[in-house]
Amino acid sequence: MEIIRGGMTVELMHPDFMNPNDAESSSRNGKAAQMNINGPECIILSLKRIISHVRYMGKRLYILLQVAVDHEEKGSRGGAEGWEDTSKTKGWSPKVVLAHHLVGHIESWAAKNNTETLPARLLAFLFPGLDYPLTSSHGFCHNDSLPRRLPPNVTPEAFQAFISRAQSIVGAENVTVVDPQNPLEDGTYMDNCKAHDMHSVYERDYFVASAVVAPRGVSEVQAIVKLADEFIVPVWPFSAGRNVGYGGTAPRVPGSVGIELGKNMNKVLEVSVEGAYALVEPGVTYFSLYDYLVKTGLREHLWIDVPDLGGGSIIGNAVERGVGYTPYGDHFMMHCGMEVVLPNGELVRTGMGALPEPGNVPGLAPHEQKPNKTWQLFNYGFGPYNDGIFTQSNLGIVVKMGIWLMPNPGGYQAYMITFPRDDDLSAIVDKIRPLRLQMILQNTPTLRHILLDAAVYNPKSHYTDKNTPLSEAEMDEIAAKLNLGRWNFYGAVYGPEPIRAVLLEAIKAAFLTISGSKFYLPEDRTEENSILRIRSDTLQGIPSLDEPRWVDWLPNGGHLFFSPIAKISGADAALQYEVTKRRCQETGFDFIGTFIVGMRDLHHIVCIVFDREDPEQRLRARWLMRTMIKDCAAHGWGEYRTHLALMDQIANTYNFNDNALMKLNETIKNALDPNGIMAPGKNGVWPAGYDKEQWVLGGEEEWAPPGTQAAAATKD
Ligand code: EUG
Repeated sequence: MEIIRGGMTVELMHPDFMNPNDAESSSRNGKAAQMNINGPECIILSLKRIISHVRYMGKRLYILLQVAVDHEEKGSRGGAEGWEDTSKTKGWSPKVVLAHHLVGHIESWAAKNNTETLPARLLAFLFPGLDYPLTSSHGFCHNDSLPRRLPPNVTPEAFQAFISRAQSIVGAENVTVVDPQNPLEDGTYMDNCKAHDMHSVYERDYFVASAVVAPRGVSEVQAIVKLADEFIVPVWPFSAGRNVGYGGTAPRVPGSVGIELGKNMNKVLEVSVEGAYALVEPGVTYFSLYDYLVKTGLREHLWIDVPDLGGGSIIGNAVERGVGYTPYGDHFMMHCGMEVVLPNGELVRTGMGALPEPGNVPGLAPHEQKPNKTWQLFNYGFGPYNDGIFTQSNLGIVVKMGIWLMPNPGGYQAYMITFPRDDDLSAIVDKIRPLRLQMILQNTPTLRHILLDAAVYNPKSHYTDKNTPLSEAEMDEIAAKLNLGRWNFYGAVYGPEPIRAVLLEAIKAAFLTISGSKFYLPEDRTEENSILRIRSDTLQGIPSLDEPRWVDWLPNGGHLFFSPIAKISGADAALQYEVTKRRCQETGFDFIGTFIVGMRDLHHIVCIVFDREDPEQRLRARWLMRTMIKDCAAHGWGEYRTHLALMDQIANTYNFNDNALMKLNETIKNALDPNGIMAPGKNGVWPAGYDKEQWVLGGEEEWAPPGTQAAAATKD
């Protein structure tokens, strides 16, 4: 029997070869018997069913086929009918479906038969002399199999060739193919999953990578990018992968290959006390830089700025334009100098880094060259300033970055002011504006809604039995019980005592005019795990893990951030609060949120907490996001950052002058990345090779608030 594929002839064993009764009659049969491939009738029957698929297969899949046939004979699930169903429901080609199923069969067969060396033996048996790279140390090599999801327009054969080449670049131990047989486990914040979104708002296997590759250095990042360009495989770089609430490690295009920079590239390259900066690799997290400074005794001199959670990458957060809470809270503003791998694999240093430092040894690879002494001191260099195009973008992979550190200010005091009424918001915000502009508010303070603090303390079930949004009266009750306000303002003053005293007087004088407001220092809050004491760490750049407990507000809590920008104006903030709170509540969710005070704006963060195991809640969460994006755009408000699922919709609201900005972004994208391999679709920017209309998500959320016309129409 012969199977023809693309002119290649592969010999298929005659079923008689596999008859165990003949097992001793030839060495080949002997090997077949060892592998428990028996039952000729069954094999013939099965082969007839799937022979048309097999015609399209290469050698590798044919090998898998033998095992699947055996597996099926033993009464396990999986025949041609099952495969056809999968083909229909997933919309996969028969070829991909066949591969997908067979890979599962061979693995479970090998596991059951405790056949550690099965793939090697199969290969030797079927294709004597074939030199195929089998790299796993323990028998069945996951990397040898096909992923849960292939990259778009990449054949199984090409994928396997890509993986094999990737293994030779970064080492087999740094390549993981996402095994279709393994469930997609979310993991935890500190031990996070690397190939899907742990807070998925769609099915977990939508935003899923095909494989994850972890380069060991800059030259390997370059080699992997060049390889992806050669195979036209989309890649999705991430650092620590803790962009939680915005997609985590997950790629926008299913089947992309994740490039995990944080695993092996995690060195603090330099800390300069004199220059007050650090030069770091992508795997350096807030925790690890903080620990480094403490261990080296440098924390006496230099503070870092941390966001709410300490596990994130310093580079990753800055390039997503994330925010922390010391005076150095705007992370992109405080970065200085980047080293970037472009989509063609070329290496660029931005700003002063483009000017070579004298004294470099000739012949060093670019990434090894001694950096310019002013790279981390002056951001802009000469000519067009490019750093911005490497943030929230798909134009390059930042492999080194400078970040300014704050000299120890010589004194520090955190404080909290509580405000009793929900409608105090407007007055509070109008007090914030002049204080912030004058830098009497030196840092990035936050004005938190009662339920954000309540949720850090306890899950919703602690406060109520009901699963509908809490009423105003109930929120008042919770505030009273926790000795908090309906709004709670957390700030800090920095500097020697006389400076702090003056600043605190000015701050108190402004805010305490609001009736019922109260001022607290950390020592005034004696409750266990006081939020003011957590904030007191965060506001002096000590990373913590205490904040994320609010995601446990609901069982199986997952979250999404809705992050519109507002003016620091009472009227603007109050209107934005009203619009978003109303939508949260009509969708059945509590409003949980905070206003984070930027240099001249408020980053308003609405935390949508949903039960990630409940498809109906996920649907409502998506509907809520999509609706709030529309509502806010109608008011002239846009979001500063978003989850994978919402990128296109938000990009579309930034459409001044017939989408001139998107046209510019696409022009740059196509010039730098003609094959469209780097993070296609990131923040709504699709390369020319992708039919954007086919990829845009949304519109499928058939949900409407109860009692509305749309709800009635949906029911019909
Ligand atoms: C938070 C802050 C953010 C963000 C997401 C979450 C805080 C949540 C200002 O940036 O993007 C409590």
